[in-house]
Amino acid sequence: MIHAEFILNQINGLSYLSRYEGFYSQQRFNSTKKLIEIPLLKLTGSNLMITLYTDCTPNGFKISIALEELGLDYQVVDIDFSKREQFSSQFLKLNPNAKIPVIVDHDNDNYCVFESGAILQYLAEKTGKLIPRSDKKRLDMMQWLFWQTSGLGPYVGQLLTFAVALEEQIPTAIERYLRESRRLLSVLNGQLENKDYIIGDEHTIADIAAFPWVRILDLYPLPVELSDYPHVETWYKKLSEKPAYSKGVTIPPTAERQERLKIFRSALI
Ligand SMILES: N[C@@H](CCC(=O)N[C@@H](CS)C(=O)NCC(=O)O)C(=O)O
Repeated sequence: MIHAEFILNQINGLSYLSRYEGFYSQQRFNSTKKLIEIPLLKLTGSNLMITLYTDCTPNGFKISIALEELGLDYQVVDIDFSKREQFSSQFLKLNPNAKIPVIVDHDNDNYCVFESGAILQYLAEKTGKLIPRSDKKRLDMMQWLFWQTSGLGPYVGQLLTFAVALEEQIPTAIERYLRESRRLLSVLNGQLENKDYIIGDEHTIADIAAFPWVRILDLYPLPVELSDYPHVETWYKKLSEKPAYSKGVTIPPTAERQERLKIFRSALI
């Protein structure tokens, strides 16, 4: 449990931390980035509920999509990997594992949550949305959530690392991550056959978790064709059209592909 003063100290200590002023709208995103201190104590009495520590990466987008879909008020703290802010002692107090995303819930004694799967589950349980009511369906969903965080995310992430981000080409590494990524996509394709969403007709956090990693295959020149997985492609296109998804993937403002690769590479050093 983390208290307001504690966070304020941390945030003041994080001299490079930035956030965009005010709440988010597409228009604001297109405007110039404003570096300001985070006025955390002002949060008391305001309806701002969540602070999201993130960057424009797939694991971060899971949470911005979920927050948009749930309609919760939140502010964003942009963690700059190129400055290694994820390893600062202040950030490590929020997540000892030094990764984004992290949230602080000001509506729950500034409770802090790290790991994207745990954050999604926390937000879904907090709101009672994007999570099935029946125990069995809920377990169905959790299996796919864990499948994403332990399989699809890490393997597609490593494929991107070895096939695109690193200049050195290591064929055995590329082959290993390519084979497993393709296999995982076939698994997802089978699951989505005759279904609108991963666990059936209900849109859940399992869909939100998988989406940004499927999107990687759409964004980067990887030797994986989405059209080879027609049910995944249909699901992906449908979700892309949802406002929470199209907005969520721009929070924080998404750099051009080259810039994103630079951000990605800086986390690999
Ligand atoms: N299992 C973690 C993975 C988080 C993760 O790998 N985040 C990446 C960005 S997508 C990160 O913070 N990278 C910085 C680094 O590795 O130093 C989760 O699902 O939240």
